[in-house]
Amino acid sequence: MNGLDGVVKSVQQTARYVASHLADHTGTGSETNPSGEAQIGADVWADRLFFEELSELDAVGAYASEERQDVVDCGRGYSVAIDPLDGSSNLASNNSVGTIVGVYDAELPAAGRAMVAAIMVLYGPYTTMAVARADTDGVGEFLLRDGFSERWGTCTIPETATVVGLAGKTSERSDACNALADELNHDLKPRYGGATVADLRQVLEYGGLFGYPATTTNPDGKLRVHFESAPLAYIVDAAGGRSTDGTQSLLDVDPDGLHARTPTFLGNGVLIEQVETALTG
Ligand code: AFP
Repeated sequence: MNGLDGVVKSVQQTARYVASHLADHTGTGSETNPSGEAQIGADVWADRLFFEELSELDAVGAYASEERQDVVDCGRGYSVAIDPLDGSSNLASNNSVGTIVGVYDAELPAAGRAMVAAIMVLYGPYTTMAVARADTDGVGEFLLRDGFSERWGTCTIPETATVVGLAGKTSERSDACNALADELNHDLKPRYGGATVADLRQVLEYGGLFGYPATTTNPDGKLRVHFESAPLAYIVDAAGGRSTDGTQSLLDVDPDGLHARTPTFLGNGVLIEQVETALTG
């Protein structure tokens, strides 16, 4: 088993445990994460679980988390960047949440092109894990059951777009972004649930676009380059889609810090081009 196999297996095993214990962690917390957002108990719980497993792997030399200020040195090997519980505010309303992992062959901060794998786990009506790796083609998807996992299939974005999910209040988005939203909402069905992994899985299943643009509240966008945008862009590229921050692939965004944010758009290539045209004129 090579180093990446060990990382994937560790995420898979830990995610199965997370899935079966989420109901014990729906309460709100009082702390804030390094991005200044409300941190709930489940965020800290999931981060500890993934850290305990991933930091012990010989293949992992650094552990970075949305829930921790700094990178934790684990020796030599890949740098792992994780959002342990993406969309955790959805727990209180019993809606889907996820886990996002980027595996970088570089010290962090680093651009997404330094990734060698990305993983997204979706805790929905059932739990699935999608994996994109530099040493394999496409995006493999696995069903995580109690005690074992089975190959579920592959994620390939359909050529025809059907759904769109754009975050942010119209009062907080640019006129160009609101004009784009009007265009997209004319032909595509709205799908927005407040957890990127769940919203992106809609796009990978039905074709379309997910976006979290720059807003007055989040002038650089809300999503974090290392923990959300770049790993998900890696997966979308491998599934036949594309990504942009409005001008370039999210894999080319050069983060100026571990918790750097970026406007984030993920989906069909033709829609990514429409975004770039709309936002750059
Ligand atoms: P939480 O983890 O705080 O719930 O944030 C989730 C997230 O980072 C991402 O998963 C969602 O797409 C986005 O924020 C939702 O943001 P809004 O609550 O502003 O719609």
